Order: sequence, then C-alpha cells, then structure tokens
Amino acid sequence: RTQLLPGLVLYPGRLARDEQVALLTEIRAVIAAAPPFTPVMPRTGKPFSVAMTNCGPLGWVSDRAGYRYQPTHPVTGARWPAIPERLIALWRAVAGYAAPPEACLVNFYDPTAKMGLHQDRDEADFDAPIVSVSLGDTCRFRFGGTARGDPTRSFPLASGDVVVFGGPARLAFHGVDRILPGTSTLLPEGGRINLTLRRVTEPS
Ligand code: MD3
Ligand code: FE
Repeated sequence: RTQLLPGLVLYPGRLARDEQVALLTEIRAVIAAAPPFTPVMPRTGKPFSVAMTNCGPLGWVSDRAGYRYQPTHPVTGARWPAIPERLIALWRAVAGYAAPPEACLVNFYDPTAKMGLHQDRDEADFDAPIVSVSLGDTCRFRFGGTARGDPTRSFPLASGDVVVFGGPARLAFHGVDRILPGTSTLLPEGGRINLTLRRVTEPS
C-alpha cells in the first residue's frame, strides 16, 4: 500500500488476475439484474459519457431532478442486486470502517468516456471512506484538493488497483481525464469498469 496523499491510499494490483476475472463474472450478474443506464445532468439533461448501474441497498442516480441515492433502478424500478461478498470482504480488509458499504456504484467507460472534476457529497456520512476498484483499461485519474481551484495531480489507475479515499481526501475534487485503450485484456469489449463502495446514511 502507498499513501499518495493524506487520506489517499493506493493498493496497486490489490486484486490478482484470477480475482479480477471472478469479480467481473459477479459484475456481469449485477448487470443482468440491473442494466447499465445513462444518467443525465440535473436541470440541463446533458447525458454523462459514462454508463452506470449499482448494487447494494442504495444506488446513486442522476436525472433532471438532481443527484440522489435510491433503493430502486431508475428504468426497471427493481431493487438493486446485492453487493458481491468479495467486495464486502475487500471493504472489511481496507476501509477501516466497521459498518458495511450500502452502495456500490458501477461506472462503465468506453474508450472515449471521461468524468469531469467533481466532489462526491451526496452521502450523509463523510466519516466513511470511499473504496474504488478498477477493472479493464488503465485510466488517467485526476485528484485535487477540497476547493475546485486547488492544484491537481494525475496518476494512472490500472486493472486490479484499489484506492481508499478517506479523511481529508474524502471531499477532494477528482475525475477521469481519459481511458488508455488497449492497456488491458480483462474486458473483451475493451474500456474500463470502476466500482466504488460507499456508506450513504449516518451510522445509527
Ligand atoms: C475521491 N469515479 O464514481 S474512482 C465516482 O474512476 C468517481 O469511475 C471515478 O469519481 C471512476 O464518483 C473515480 C475514485 C474515486 C471515487 C470517489 C471519490 C475517488 C474519490 C470520492 C472522494 C474522493
Ligand atoms: Fe466521484
């Protein structure tokens, strides 16, 4: 593990290839139950370039009404499928937070997709970290401070890398500049999948 910045801990290659393959099989089952949807920006309705789905009791959605967590899929109306046990185990191993994750947001990047600089602040609990798992092509990830104008750094995130964003990093601005096509053979279709494990509600 490498502490890159205060609160930002990188576990390069935390998942071996066979673990990535097993996790991918579980994510395929999540997709079958909860098909990826294209969220749109609040008010403007501009579509994201990233497709998304979720597993867990709550899932993150965005539409013209705003960003929020909800228990059901915005298109099918079904409850989100369960978070695979191997992701719960990963959370237990790296999050340093007793309560289990409530949401796992699954982001799908085609080779042209990107995610602009943003903060994740739709959760009621900022004490819990966010745990990120990358699968497939490497991306250039950008990470700054808690104010939009703060200086940023970028670093690659490769398949099997796990990052924990806690403490002062939890409310930092971050985004994905670009996908580096052809950098992984994990996904036959190419592109990148990112999973983020999150607490959403205040611990009771
Ligand atoms: C730092 N996802 O889903 S993962 C997101 O690669 C998101 O799909 C990116 O940003 C992706 O919101 C980045 C790394 C990440 C996730 C959440 C964070 C970094 C974070 C929350 C706070 C600080
Ligand atoms: Fe984010």
